[in-house]
Amino acid sequence: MNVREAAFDLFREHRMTTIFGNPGSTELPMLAEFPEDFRYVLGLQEAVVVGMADGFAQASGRATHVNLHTAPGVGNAMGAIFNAQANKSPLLVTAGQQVRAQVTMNANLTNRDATRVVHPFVKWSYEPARAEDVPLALGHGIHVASTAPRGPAFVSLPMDDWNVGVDEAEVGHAIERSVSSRSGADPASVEAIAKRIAAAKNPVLVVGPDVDASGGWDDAVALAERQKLPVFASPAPGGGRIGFPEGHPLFQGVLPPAIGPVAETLKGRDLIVVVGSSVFPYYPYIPGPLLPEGAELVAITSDPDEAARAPMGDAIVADVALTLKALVAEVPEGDRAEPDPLPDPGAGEEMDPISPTMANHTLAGVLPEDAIVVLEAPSATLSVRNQLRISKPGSYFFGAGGGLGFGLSAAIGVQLAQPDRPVVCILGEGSAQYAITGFWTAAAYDVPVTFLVLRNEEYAILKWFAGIEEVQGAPGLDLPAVNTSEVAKGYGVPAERVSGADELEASLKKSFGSDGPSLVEVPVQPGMALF
Ligand SMILES: Cc1ncc(C[n+]2csc(CCOP(=O)(O)OP(=O)(O)O)c2C)c(N)n1
Repeated sequence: MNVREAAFDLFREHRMTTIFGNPGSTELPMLAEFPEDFRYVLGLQEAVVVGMADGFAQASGRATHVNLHTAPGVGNAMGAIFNAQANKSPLLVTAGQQVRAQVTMNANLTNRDATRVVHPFVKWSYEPARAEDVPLALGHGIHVASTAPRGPAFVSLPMDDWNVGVDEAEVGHAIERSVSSRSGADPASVEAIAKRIAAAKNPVLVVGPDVDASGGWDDAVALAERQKLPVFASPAPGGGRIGFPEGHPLFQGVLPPAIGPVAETLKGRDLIVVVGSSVFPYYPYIPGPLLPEGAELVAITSDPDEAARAPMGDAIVADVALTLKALVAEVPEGDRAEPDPLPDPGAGEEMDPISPTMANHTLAGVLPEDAIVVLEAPSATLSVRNQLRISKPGSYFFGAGGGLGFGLSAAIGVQLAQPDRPVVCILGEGSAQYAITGFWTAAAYDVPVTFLVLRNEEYAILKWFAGIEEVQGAPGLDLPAVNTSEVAKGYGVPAERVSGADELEASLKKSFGSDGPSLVEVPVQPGMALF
């Protein structure tokens, strides 16, 4: 047995038979005699390769292998690896390295200091000391990436390692090992929070992305219903996933992403229970009290760093789904009055071009029951949440890191992981450009994503931020004449530009009915859309 055979057996054992990559000469030895039970998904630029793997890993819930080309490939991928870390996406990122004999002399394409390059964005970074250690190192990377908090791990792989022989019995242990890391909370802590919830006069539940990722959706609903807790989603910038049905009568909306406004929104609450979110993914700095007067906060997170760095409140580090289940069993039935449900956002005014609100409203009218939404249209984020009120688990993916390029590429990975569910990817035309070559992969592999591009001819969110930051006269915020539908056609994705709600509706229906990728570009009004 050689290193390559052992490595591919290891990948098989972990059901990692889809590899996302962009190859170079240093990766070819790994890809030799590529086994038939594996699928290699080619991306044309590394930001897209990692973004696709990120979407695939999140939507499949499994560690996913992404293979990059030595230093420049990793360099191109860095923004996407940053995103994968923020998304807690279990990625095994590997990159080829020069032949061992030429690393010390720094021959061409040597990934000099390979393990340091990615260091801040991965949980673990390694180059095996010997070729024979490659399978064990890859296993190490897979286990690190898959245990809480999940995230990318990196292994640098010298290109002459693959044909080296390994001891089959020894390597067999590395291949077969499993690591289980879901740990429940200390029963005394669960009992204490249950008591605090039951005794609180005006408690509230704040739900974040790890509720969905941990499989805790039904228990979050059960907890809220049992105690009649009003529920908020954690602030949108860090809300890479939705953890609670947004059409549920207890749902009260998305928390604003800044210190003062969060305290203002939660005014009058005496207990804030946060599950599966950092406290909090703030973005603009709008100072104010961290908590409303008289409020206490307790957070449940599987991420020790999230627990440690929170500026206020108590925290319990444990698997989010297991802890929610334990809490449901522990809390009594509450008899609080139910809050008023959120008002219907409405479709807004008729305009030409249509408003983003109208575009999202139109999408909501034709969205298939079991659709998955991947979103990267910054100024329309809240409008999408309000119009679609997504209410099924595993149905929303958003780049929690904020690095553009996630949306277009992740949608392809999500669709590959969930071939039986329709995927719609809502993009700002600015955002689409960061991963534009993803259209080629969607076309080449016939990945049936419906892309909806909201064309407002500007960086609308940055104009909104300019207002908040009191910046006047900043250049570079307009984006006229980017013709995304024509560009998509050039990569092989059927595309059309439509105008008005009726054409949009017809085009979206056609798109959802097709078995391949397609794109609908619709001009919309400039500016921020809240509803
Ligand atoms: C990699 C990266 N570069 C730059 C930015 C800064 N940025 C945030 S939003 C934005 C504009 C997005 O434009 P568009 O997708 O058209 O959406 P709109 O704001 O118009 O809704 C930019 C450039 C970023 N978030 N990520």
